[in-house]
Amino acid sequence: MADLPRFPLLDKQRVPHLPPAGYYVADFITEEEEALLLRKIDETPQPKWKTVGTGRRLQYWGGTLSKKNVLVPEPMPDFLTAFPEIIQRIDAFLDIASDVTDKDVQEGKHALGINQVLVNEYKPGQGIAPHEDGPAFRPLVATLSLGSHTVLDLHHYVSPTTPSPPMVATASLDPEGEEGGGKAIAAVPLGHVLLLPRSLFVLSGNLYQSHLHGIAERDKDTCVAPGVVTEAVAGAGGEVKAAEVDAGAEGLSVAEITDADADGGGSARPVVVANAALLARPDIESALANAEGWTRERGTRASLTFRRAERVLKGGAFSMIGGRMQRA
Ligand SMILES: O=C(O)CCC(=O)C(=O)O
Repeated sequence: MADLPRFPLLDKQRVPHLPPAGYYVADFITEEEEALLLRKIDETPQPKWKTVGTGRRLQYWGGTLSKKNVLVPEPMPDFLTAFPEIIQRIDAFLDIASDVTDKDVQEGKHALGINQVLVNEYKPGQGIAPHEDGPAFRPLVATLSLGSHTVLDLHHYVSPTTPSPPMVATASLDPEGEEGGGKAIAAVPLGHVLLLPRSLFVLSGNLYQSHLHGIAERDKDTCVAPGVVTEAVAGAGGEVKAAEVDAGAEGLSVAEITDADADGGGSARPVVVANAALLARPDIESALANAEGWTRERGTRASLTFRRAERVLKGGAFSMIGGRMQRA
Protein backbone atom coordinates (compact mmCIF):
# COMPACT_ATOMS: atom_id res chain seq x y z
CA MET A 1 0.00 0.00 0.00
CA ALA A 2 1.90 3.04 -1.21
CA ASP A 3 -0.37 5.71 0.22
CA LEU A 4 -1.26 6.08 3.83
CA PRO A 5 -4.86 5.17 4.57
CA ARG A 6 -7.39 7.85 5.38
CA PHE A 7 -10.11 7.36 7.96
CA PRO A 8 -13.38 8.81 6.62
CA LEU A 9 -15.42 6.98 9.28
CA LEU A 10 -13.37 8.55 12.06
CA ASP A 11 -14.03 12.16 11.04
CA LYS A 12 -16.02 12.81 14.20
CA GLN A 13 -13.19 11.42 16.32
CA ARG A 14 -10.53 13.60 14.72
CA VAL A 15 -8.89 15.80 17.34
CA PRO A 16 -9.35 19.45 16.34
CA HIS A 17 -6.68 22.14 16.76
CA LEU A 18 -3.90 19.70 15.77
CA PRO A 19 -2.07 19.04 12.50
CA PRO A 20 -3.46 16.04 10.59
CA ALA A 21 -4.21 13.76 12.13
CA GLY A 22 -4.94 12.41 15.59
CA TYR A 23 -8.11 10.50 16.42
CA TYR A 24 -9.45 9.95 19.92
CA VAL A 25 -11.82 7.02 20.47
CA ALA A 26 -13.37 6.92 23.94
CA ASP A 27 -14.08 3.60 25.69
CA PHE A 28 -12.48 1.38 23.08
CA ILE A 29 -12.45 -1.49 25.58
CA THR A 30 -14.61 -2.40 28.58
CA GLU A 31 -13.60 -2.05 32.24
CA GLU A 32 -13.34 -5.86 32.49
CA GLU A 33 -10.99 -6.01 29.53
CA GLU A 34 -8.95 -3.18 31.01
CA ALA A 35 -8.65 -5.05 34.33
CA LEU A 36 -7.60 -8.23 32.55
CA LEU A 37 -4.97 -6.48 30.45
CA LEU A 38 -3.58 -4.69 33.51
CA ARG A 39 -3.36 -7.98 35.40
CA LYS A 40 -1.60 -9.74 32.52
CA ILE A 41 0.86 -6.88 32.11
CA ASP A 42 1.56 -6.88 35.84
CA GLU A 43 2.08 -10.66 35.88
CA THR A 44 4.63 -10.52 33.08
CA PRO A 45 7.86 -12.12 34.30
CA GLN A 46 10.58 -9.73 35.40
CA PRO A 47 13.06 -10.49 32.54
CA LYS A 48 10.57 -9.15 30.01
CA TRP A 49 10.60 -5.72 31.68
CA LYS A 50 13.13 -3.05 30.89
CA THR A 51 13.58 0.03 33.07
CA VAL A 52 14.46 3.37 31.48
CA GLY A 53 14.76 7.03 32.41
CA THR A 54 13.33 7.89 35.78
CA GLY A 55 12.17 4.32 36.41
CA ARG A 56 9.50 3.93 33.74
CA ARG A 57 9.15 0.25 32.89
CA LEU A 58 8.47 -1.10 29.41
CA GLN A 59 7.94 -4.36 27.57
CA TYR A 60 8.20 -5.15 23.88
CA TRP A 61 5.97 -7.78 22.34
CA GLY A 62 6.26 -9.07 18.78
CA GLY A 63 10.02 -8.53 18.69
CA THR A 64 12.52 -5.70 18.72
CA LEU A 65 14.34 -3.79 16.01
CA SER A 66 17.84 -4.74 14.91
CA LYS A 67 20.47 -2.03 14.47
CA LYS A 68 19.36 -1.85 10.84
CA ASN A 69 15.75 -1.17 11.91
CA VAL A 70 14.51 -4.61 10.92
CA LEU A 71 12.03 -6.27 13.26
CA VAL A 72 13.35 -9.54 14.60
CA PRO A 73 9.96 -11.15 15.18
CA GLU A 74 8.84 -12.99 18.27
CA PRO A 75 5.42 -14.43 19.08
CA MET A 76 2.73 -12.25 20.57
CA PRO A 77 1.30 -13.33 23.94
CA ASP A 78 -2.21 -14.74 24.25
CA PHE A 79 -3.43 -11.75 26.21
CA LEU A 80 -2.94 -9.58 23.10
CA THR A 81 -4.19 -12.05 20.48
CA ALA A 82 -6.71 -14.37 22.12
CA PHE A 83 -8.41 -12.92 25.16
CA PRO A 84 -9.00 -10.11 24.61
CA GLU A 85 -8.14 -10.36 20.90
CA ILE A 86 -7.07 -6.77 21.04
CA ILE A 87 -4.62 -6.81 18.13
CA GLN A 88 -7.19 -8.19 15.70
CA ARG A 89 -9.79 -5.78 17.05
CA ILE A 90 -7.63 -2.69 16.49
CA ASP A 91 -6.60 -3.86 13.02
CA ALA A 92 -10.22 -4.59 12.08
CA PHE A 93 -11.38 -1.26 13.51
CA LEU A 94 -8.80 0.68 11.50
CA ASP A 95 -9.54 -1.36 8.36
CA ILE A 96 -13.27 -0.67 8.60
CA ALA A 97 -12.76 3.02 9.39
CA SER A 98 -10.24 3.53 6.59
CA ASP A 99 -10.33 3.62 2.83
CA VAL A 100 -8.41 0.36 2.39
CA THR A 101 -10.40 -1.96 0.15
CA ASP A 102 -11.86 -5.32 1.13
CA LYS A 103 -9.52 -6.85 -1.45
CA ASP A 104 -6.49 -5.29 0.28
CA VAL A 105 -7.63 -6.67 3.61
CA GLN A 106 -8.25 -10.13 2.12
CA GLU A 107 -4.69 -10.02 0.80
CA GLY A 108 -3.43 -9.23 4.30
CA LYS A 109 -2.80 -5.53 3.54
CA HIS A 110 -4.24 -3.88 6.62
CA ALA A 111 -4.42 -0.17 7.32
CA LEU A 112 -1.96 -0.83 10.13
CA GLY A 113 -1.11 -4.56 10.29
CA ILE A 114 0.22 -4.62 13.85
CA ASN A 115 3.42 -6.56 14.35
CA GLN A 116 4.82 -4.94 17.49
CA VAL A 117 3.26 -3.82 20.76
CA LEU A 118 5.11 -1.61 23.21
CA VAL A 119 3.89 -1.57 26.80
CA ASN A 120 4.84 1.43 28.94
CA GLU A 121 4.10 1.65 32.64
CA TYR A 122 4.14 5.08 34.26
CA LYS A 123 3.97 5.73 37.99
CA PRO A 124 2.75 9.20 39.00
CA GLY A 125 5.49 11.69 38.24
CA GLN A 126 6.93 9.62 35.38
CA GLY A 127 6.69 10.56 31.73
CA ILE A 128 8.38 10.06 28.40
CA ALA A 129 10.60 12.63 26.70
CA PRO A 130 9.36 14.13 23.42
CA HIS A 131 10.28 11.72 20.65
CA GLU A 132 9.34 10.35 17.26
CA ASP A 133 8.71 6.65 16.87
CA GLY A 134 10.72 7.03 13.68
CA PRO A 135 10.77 5.85 10.07
CA ALA A 136 11.19 2.16 10.89
CA PHE A 137 7.46 2.10 11.63
CA ARG A 138 4.41 2.77 9.50
CA PRO A 139 3.40 6.38 10.27
CA LEU A 140 0.25 5.21 11.99
CA VAL A 141 0.21 4.04 15.60
CA ALA A 142 -2.63 3.35 18.02
CA THR A 143 -2.24 3.69 21.79
CA LEU A 144 -4.58 2.17 24.34
CA SER A 145 -4.56 3.75 27.80
CA LEU A 146 -5.16 1.66 30.92
CA GLY A 147 -5.50 2.42 34.62
CA SER A 148 -5.14 6.19 34.76
CA HIS A 149 -5.45 9.28 32.63
CA THR A 150 -2.47 11.18 31.30
CA VAL A 151 -1.86 14.17 29.07
CA LEU A 152 0.02 13.58 25.82
CA ASP A 153 1.97 16.60 24.57
CA LEU A 154 2.56 17.19 20.86
CA HIS A 155 5.71 19.12 20.00
CA HIS A 156 7.04 20.66 16.83
CA TYR A 157 10.53 21.28 15.56
CA VAL A 158 11.98 24.75 15.33
CA SER A 159 15.02 25.98 13.50
CA PRO A 160 17.78 26.82 16.00
CA THR A 161 18.07 30.17 14.23
CA THR A 162 14.39 31.03 14.65
CA PRO A 163 14.29 34.42 16.35
CA SER A 164 13.22 34.08 19.99
CA PRO A 165 11.21 30.87 20.00
CA PRO A 166 9.60 30.36 23.43
CA MET A 167 12.51 28.03 24.30
CA VAL A 168 14.20 25.12 22.62
CA ALA A 169 14.99 21.68 23.89
CA THR A 170 16.69 18.66 22.43
CA ALA A 171 14.50 16.22 20.62
CA SER A 172 14.80 12.53 21.16
CA LEU A 173 14.61 10.27 18.13
CA ASP A 174 14.93 7.06 20.03
CA PRO A 175 11.87 4.80 20.30
CA GLU A 176 12.44 4.48 24.02
CA GLY A 177 12.40 8.24 24.21
CA GLU A 178 15.55 8.60 26.24
CA GLU A 179 18.46 9.48 23.98
CA GLY A 180 18.89 12.94 22.57
CA GLY A 181 18.59 13.27 18.80
CA GLY A 182 20.05 16.75 18.59
CA LYS A 183 17.24 18.60 16.79
CA ALA A 184 15.66 21.66 18.36
CA ILE A 185 12.04 21.57 19.35
CA ALA A 186 9.79 24.24 20.77
CA ALA A 187 9.67 23.78 24.52
CA VAL A 188 6.05 24.82 24.67
CA PRO A 189 4.04 22.00 23.15
CA LEU A 190 1.93 22.58 20.07
CA GLY A 191 -1.05 20.93 21.72
CA HIS A 192 -2.22 18.46 24.34
CA VAL A 193 -4.52 15.47 24.30
CA LEU A 194 -6.18 14.12 27.45
CA LEU A 195 -5.97 10.33 27.35
CA LEU A 196 -8.57 8.73 29.61
CA PRO A 197 -8.41 5.06 30.62
CA ARG A 198 -9.73 2.64 27.97
CA SER A 199 -9.38 5.19 25.17
CA LEU A 200 -7.60 4.55 21.90
CA PHE A 201 -5.53 7.38 20.44
CA VAL A 202 -4.54 7.04 16.79
CA LEU A 203 -1.61 9.11 15.63
CA SER A 204 -1.07 9.30 11.88
CA GLY A 205 0.36 11.11 8.89
CA ASN A 206 1.94 14.51 9.39
CA LEU A 207 1.34 14.46 13.14
CA TYR A 208 3.37 11.23 13.30
CA GLN A 209 6.02 12.08 10.70
CA SER A 210 6.81 15.73 11.41
CA HIS A 211 6.02 16.12 15.09
CA LEU A 212 7.04 14.60 18.39
CA HIS A 213 4.98 13.29 21.24
CA GLY A 214 5.80 12.99 24.92
CA ILE A 215 4.37 13.01 28.42
CA ALA A 216 5.54 15.57 30.98
CA GLU A 217 6.73 14.23 34.34
CA ARG A 218 3.87 15.40 36.53
CA ASP A 219 1.88 13.73 39.27
CA LYS A 220 -1.20 15.84 38.70
CA ASP A 221 -2.86 17.50 35.71
CA THR A 222 -5.20 20.43 35.42
CA CYS A 223 -6.90 20.62 32.06
CA VAL A 224 -9.26 23.08 30.40
CA ALA A 225 -11.13 23.03 27.11
CA PRO A 226 -10.01 25.19 24.16
CA GLY A 227 -11.40 28.68 24.55
CA VAL A 228 -11.40 28.66 28.36
CA VAL A 229 -9.29 31.52 29.69
CA THR A 230 -7.72 30.88 33.07
CA GLU A 231 -5.58 33.21 35.14
CA ALA A 232 -2.51 30.98 34.74
CA VAL A 233 -2.83 30.77 30.98
CA ALA A 234 -3.58 34.43 30.49
CA GLY A 235 -1.04 35.57 33.09
CA ALA A 236 2.02 33.72 31.87
CA GLY A 237 1.29 33.28 28.20
CA GLY A 238 -0.41 36.56 27.44
CA GLU A 239 -4.05 37.20 26.77
CA VAL A 240 -5.76 34.25 25.12
CA LYS A 241 -8.90 35.16 23.26
CA ALA A 242 -11.60 32.51 23.25
CA ALA A 243 -12.79 33.53 19.80
CA GLU A 244 -9.32 32.96 18.36
CA VAL A 245 -8.94 29.61 20.08
CA ASP A 246 -12.21 28.43 18.65
CA ALA A 247 -11.11 29.37 15.15
CA GLY A 248 -9.63 25.92 14.45
CA ALA A 249 -6.14 24.49 14.29
CA GLU A 250 -4.88 26.01 11.09
CA GLY A 251 -5.60 29.55 12.21
CA LEU A 252 -3.98 29.33 15.63
CA SER A 253 -0.56 30.24 16.88
CA VAL A 254 1.27 28.11 19.42
CA ALA A 255 0.58 30.52 22.27
CA GLU A 256 -3.09 30.52 21.49
CA ILE A 257 -3.72 26.82 21.76
CA THR A 258 -1.26 25.75 24.42
CA ASP A 259 -0.71 26.26 28.07
CA ALA A 260 1.73 28.54 29.77
CA ASP A 261 3.51 25.61 31.37
CA ALA A 262 6.90 25.58 29.72
CA ASP A 263 8.62 24.49 32.90
CA GLY A 264 7.10 20.99 33.20
CA GLY A 265 7.67 19.54 36.64
CA GLY A 266 5.09 18.84 39.26
CA SER A 267 3.01 21.97 38.82
CA ALA A 268 -0.60 21.63 37.85
CA ARG A 269 -0.94 24.72 35.69
CA PRO A 270 -3.76 24.30 33.25
CA VAL A 271 -3.16 22.76 29.87
CA VAL A 272 -5.62 23.21 27.04
CA VAL A 273 -6.69 19.77 25.84
CA ALA A 274 -7.59 19.71 22.16
CA ASN A 275 -9.89 16.66 22.47
CA ALA A 276 -12.11 18.15 25.20
CA ALA A 277 -15.25 17.55 23.15
CA LEU A 278 -14.43 13.91 22.35
CA LEU A 279 -14.17 12.40 25.82
CA ALA A 280 -17.69 10.94 26.05
CA ARG A 281 -17.66 11.97 29.73
CA PRO A 282 -20.13 14.83 30.32
CA ASP A 283 -18.87 15.28 33.92
CA ILE A 284 -15.29 15.83 32.77
CA GLU A 285 -16.35 17.89 29.76
CA SER A 286 -18.30 20.28 31.98
CA ALA A 287 -15.35 20.63 34.41
CA LEU A 288 -13.07 21.37 31.46
CA ALA A 289 -15.38 24.17 30.39
CA ASN A 290 -14.82 26.04 33.70
CA ALA A 291 -11.95 28.40 34.42
CA GLU A 292 -10.80 26.16 37.34
CA GLY A 293 -10.64 23.26 34.92
CA TRP A 294 -10.53 19.53 35.67
CA THR A 295 -7.77 18.49 38.08
CA ARG A 296 -6.78 14.89 38.72
CA GLU A 297 -3.84 13.15 40.38
CA ARG A 298 -2.21 10.66 38.07
CA GLY A 299 -2.35 7.01 39.10
CA THR A 300 -0.29 4.18 37.67
CA ARG A 301 -0.97 4.09 33.94
CA ALA A 302 -0.06 1.44 31.41
CA SER A 303 -0.19 2.16 27.72
CA LEU A 304 -0.11 -0.28 24.85
CA THR A 305 1.25 1.18 21.62
CA PHE A 306 0.36 -0.88 18.56
CA ARG A 307 2.52 -0.33 15.51
CA ARG A 308 3.95 -1.91 12.40
CA ALA A 309 7.63 -2.23 11.69
CA GLU A 310 7.90 -1.98 7.91
CA ARG A 311 10.81 -4.38 7.56
CA VAL A 312 10.67 -7.80 9.17
CA LEU A 313 13.43 -10.39 9.30
CA LYS A 314 12.30 -13.37 7.24
CA GLY A 315 13.13 -17.03 7.47
CA GLY A 316 13.57 -17.41 11.21
CA ALA A 317 11.87 -19.93 13.46
CA PHE A 318 8.67 -17.98 12.99
CA SER A 319 6.99 -16.46 9.98
CA MET A 320 4.51 -13.66 9.68
CA ILE A 321 1.06 -14.70 8.55
CA GLY A 322 -1.57 -12.04 8.13
CA GLY A 323 0.33 -9.62 10.33
CA ARG A 324 0.27 -12.07 13.25
CA MET A 325 2.99 -14.31 14.59
CA GLN A 326 2.47 -18.01 14.11
CA ARG A 327 4.88 -20.88 14.43
CA ALA A 328 6.27 -21.77 10.99
O1 LIG B 1 2.20 6.14 26.78
C1 LIG B 1 1.87 6.76 25.78
O2 LIG B 1 0.70 7.16 25.59
C2 LIG B 1 2.88 7.12 24.73
C3 LIG B 1 3.87 6.03 24.49
C4 LIG B 1 4.87 6.43 23.46
O3 LIG B 1 5.00 7.55 23.08
C5 LIG B 1 5.73 5.43 22.84
O4 LIG B 1 5.73 4.31 23.32
O5 LIG B 1 6.44 5.75 21.88
